[in-house]
Amino acid sequence: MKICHISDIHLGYGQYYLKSRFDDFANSLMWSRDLILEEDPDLILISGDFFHYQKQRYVTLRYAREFFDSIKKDKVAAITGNHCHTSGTTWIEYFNVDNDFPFVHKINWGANMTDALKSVTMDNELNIFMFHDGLRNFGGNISKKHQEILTSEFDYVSLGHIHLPYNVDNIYNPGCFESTSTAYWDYAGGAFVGEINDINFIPYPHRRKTYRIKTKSTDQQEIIDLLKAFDDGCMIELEANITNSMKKRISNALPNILYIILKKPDTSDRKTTTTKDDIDIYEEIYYNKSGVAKLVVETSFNPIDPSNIVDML
Ligand SMILES: [Mn+2]
Repeated sequence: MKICHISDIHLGYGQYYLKSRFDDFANSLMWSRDLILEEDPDLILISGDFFHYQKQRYVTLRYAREFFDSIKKDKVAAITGNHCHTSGTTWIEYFNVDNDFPFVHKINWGANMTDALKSVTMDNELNIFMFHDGLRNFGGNISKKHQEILTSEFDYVSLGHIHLPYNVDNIYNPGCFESTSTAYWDYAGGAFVGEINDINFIPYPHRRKTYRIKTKSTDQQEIIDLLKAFDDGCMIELEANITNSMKKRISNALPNILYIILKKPDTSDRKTTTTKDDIDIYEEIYYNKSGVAKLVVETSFNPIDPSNIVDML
């Protein structure tokens, strides 16, 4: 049986109130649709947090509709996550992907792991377990004891919730295609695809490029020149001592950078002069920079009205 396992799409999230970020999350879903069409799996596992919010705007629903209209809905097994769970009609019911495969044990958000495992009847040749939580080692709540049960009792464990991809034995978590916070910038999510005993990880290739930069310079022009070296459309976490007024001037000088997240520097060893050595760009960033396709240049964007986003919570 060939599967395709995705999770945590967070469709509808307009991060930083940017339409570009809304588009990024939507585009990542469309990439997974193309992958599913190409791979034509027998089973499509969606392990929760398909949507970022419980209530959706029409524009968000349109993307979801396009996704579910393209793929084979009768092959979907899906669960809700903490973001998209609701006591009312869930998106799983709404899109009519509420398929019951006897060999897929689906545990929706809010269920207790011990109870969930007790209720599982293992009378099938193949047994798949779906749960929207992570292993302890990766920041989740699944205990070592439960992990052992999952490893010994199931053929494939389809997890979600933790936005970094990992695989331990038969337990798989594909992560989030896009990054929902700077904490996940270095962990590109993707999809697990293949036969149950031969699973491959396919990373999402179009992730918004992100860079972490540290500088001890307080010279506005110097910081602008430093940032100018980065690609159009990227997001930057800038650790520097910058005032609010400087921030505005810097972002005006750099219209092609999508977003700059300012981080307060560690001031314990501050220097007044700047040398090349003071500019510490992580090695990994150079690596990423050469390997990722260039994104569309965005010189302007229409931010989503923040009040709309608050309404959806
Ligand atoms: Mn999530």
